[in-house]
Amino acid sequence: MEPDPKTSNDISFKDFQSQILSDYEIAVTSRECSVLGRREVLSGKAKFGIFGDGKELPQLAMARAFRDGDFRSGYYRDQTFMMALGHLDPKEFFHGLYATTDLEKEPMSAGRQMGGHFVTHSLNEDGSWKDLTQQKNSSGDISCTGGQMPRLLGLAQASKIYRNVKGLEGTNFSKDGNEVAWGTIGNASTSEGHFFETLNAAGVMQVPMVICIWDDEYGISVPAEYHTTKGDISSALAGLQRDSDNNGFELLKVKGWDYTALTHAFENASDIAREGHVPVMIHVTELTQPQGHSTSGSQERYKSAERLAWERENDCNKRFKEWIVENGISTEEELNQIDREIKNKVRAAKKQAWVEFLKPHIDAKKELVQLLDRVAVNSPNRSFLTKIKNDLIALEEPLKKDLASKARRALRYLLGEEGPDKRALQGWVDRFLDHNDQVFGSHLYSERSQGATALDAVPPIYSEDPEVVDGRVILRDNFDHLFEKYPQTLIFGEDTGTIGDVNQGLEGMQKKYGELRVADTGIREATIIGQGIGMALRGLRPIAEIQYLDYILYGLQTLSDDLATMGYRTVGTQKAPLIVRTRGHRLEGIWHSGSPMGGLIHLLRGIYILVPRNMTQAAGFYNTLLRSDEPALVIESLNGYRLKEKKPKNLGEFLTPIGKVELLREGTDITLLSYGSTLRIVERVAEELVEVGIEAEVIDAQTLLPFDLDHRTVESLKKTNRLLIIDEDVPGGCSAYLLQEILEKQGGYRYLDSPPRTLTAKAHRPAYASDGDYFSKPNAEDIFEKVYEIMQEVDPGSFPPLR
Ligand SMILES: Cc1ncc(C[n+]2csc(CCOP(=O)(O)OP(=O)(O)O)c2C)c(N)n1
Ligand SMILES: [Mg+2]
Repeated sequence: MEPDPKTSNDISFKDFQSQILSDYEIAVTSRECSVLGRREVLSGKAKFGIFGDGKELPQLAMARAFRDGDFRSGYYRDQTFMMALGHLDPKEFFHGLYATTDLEKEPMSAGRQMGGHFVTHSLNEDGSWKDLTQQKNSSGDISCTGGQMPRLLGLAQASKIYRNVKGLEGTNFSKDGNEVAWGTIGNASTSEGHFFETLNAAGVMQVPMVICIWDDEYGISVPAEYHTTKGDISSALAGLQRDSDNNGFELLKVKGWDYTALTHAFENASDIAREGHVPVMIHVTELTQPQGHSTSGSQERYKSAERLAWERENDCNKRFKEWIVENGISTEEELNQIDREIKNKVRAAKKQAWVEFLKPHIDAKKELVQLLDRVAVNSPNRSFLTKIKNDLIALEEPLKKDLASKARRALRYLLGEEGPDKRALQGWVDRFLDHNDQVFGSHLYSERSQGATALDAVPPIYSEDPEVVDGRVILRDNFDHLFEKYPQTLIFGEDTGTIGDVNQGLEGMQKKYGELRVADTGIREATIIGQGIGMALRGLRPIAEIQYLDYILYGLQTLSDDLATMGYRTVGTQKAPLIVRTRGHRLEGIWHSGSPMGGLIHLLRGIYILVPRNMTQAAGFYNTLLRSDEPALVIESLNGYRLKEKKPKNLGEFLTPIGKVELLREGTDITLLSYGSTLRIVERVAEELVEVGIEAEVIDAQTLLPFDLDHRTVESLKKTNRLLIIDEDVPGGCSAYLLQEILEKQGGYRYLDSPPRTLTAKAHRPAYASDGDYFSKPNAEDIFEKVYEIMQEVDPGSFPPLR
């Protein structure tokens, strides 16, 4: 029987035959990498391995349907897909396994991620965008199962925006919105909330997303019936299927060893999603895991002998080979010959990768041996130093940490000695450590000129008799300027569109800029963030609204694991300059008064965290962020929208600088540092303190990540010698962070004549009752009394006890 190659791209039998043999070679190459990869881990050369064996065939079909400009958002099984796209060859595969720290050799993460975490480079070295329409793209993987889903939604939505919003034509990112976003996920990971949330949203939004489920009936040791209703995800999701009356998904189900069925399914999915912007789910069943889940643990512990026998029989590569022979496309001998050649090639690539991995270490070792040799000659501790040197020589396959550790330990034996040889060793250590700080630490934030902290303040300009308006009007009119100025800017969230956000900061904007640019969403914070990440990865400038800061916790996993690590884990090869807009701090009750700033500051390193005291400052932050290219979280003061502010003339243009504090009141006795809505109370209290003879200096922190890059706070301490930090986070939360910044980073302890103090909210959540705020968060009397207490301790004569 001749196989039927009918797909949307009809091709001749000869072409089909060569396509099949080329796919066969990739499948065998990928498998051989998995097999040798596992051995490398078991022999101790690599730490951990998680491979794509048993999932080769569907990935080849996916690669065939994948076009230039398309994006993948997937997980650790997709090595065959990456090989088929030409993004991963066997040598790079082994560099990934060994974690070589050279991005040229290990383009997926330069050793920052485990093998099996894939990425393509969207940026040139200078940070400018490549033409993403000319390459096949993969967003950077994360290890968190299901964590790729929210981002997938945004990658797909970008096509919809590019197709339907005017003014975005002719970019590096899209050709008329014809790009499909392809997701991959394991069967067990479909249990995650992110999966269901994303599917529902994609069905509602009708975006070109194809989600492929690699179903091997297990999630590590746990079989399908523990994961999925009916033990079958496509049956469980049958209600998503579109019909003649309703939009929805196209659901396809296909066996993972059936090459022709897979090819058809993926081509179909591609056509449906690409042309009609209809989301598609492909449930690929009957997949296997020939070597088990990963290198930690063996599947014999949890799979029955029958299951293991079934897996051996239905291994997709084995069945592919049988099918090729049965259909006369090639002979067993020819295929065996291919197998042998590929085995040799992969083995050679592995060897080469190991040599390349070690080379810089061996070179550095040589240098270090010479340096140790020289310092030992005249040292009274010669014998100890020689021992270190000999230990080093004995290390045939040294790692960087071996070299650093030995060199640093050697310096201890040179204590009290002087001379050029010692200085040479010290210099070597300094350079080696600095270099490796970069190797393992760069790109947490932008290291390029577009960085937001490089922009100086541009103050708001006021007319002689400025209009005084509600704060929300300043935001609204500023957004109006921004939407006008930047066509790639869009905003979305719960109640963001029709009513123009719950506080009217976007009143009338949807009417003016359309439902795609100013959009309502479902109640689903994780995927709101995901929409933003995905669209930002494709050159748009999304502003994702989280209605209240208290609900950011639903999106926090995505913010922390995906957005905050983006620059770092991709070594600056991708960026997602997403702005997250939200509102928080003291208002009413447990879930509308949140200020969990300590938690956010710790979980979101890699994102700027900005806490403007009023709406003019907030608007200035948006203006700054849109001139630069980094992600940020802006927390507006929930109780500030109706407070009056002067309206600037240069809306859309004035810039609030990032990483700079602002001195709001000069004083000589004590420095009060605060931010957000609590700052307003602090400012009032500072005036009251004058009545008892205390002159407080008030500083607005305003940007928490990063905080006070110019070290202005310590300048204030030099004058006042006393410090009180006031915030509405829990004790030991953000205030402790600020204290560490001031005392340790800025060296503030040197100028203090009194113990530094913090005044925070209570450890419990704020109560709702009308006076709940007063008794839960720092109030004016608390602040006054705390300052007074500090001054009383200094000068009890002038400050007799208050109570
Ligand atoms: C959020 C999260 N929880 C747990 C894990 C640990 N873990 C890694 S892989 C895995 C099983 C995933 O199974 P499945 O989705 O079916 O993919 P498969 O490995 O079978 O292809 C688990 C539990 C993780 N990486 N992330
Ligand atoms: Mg599985």
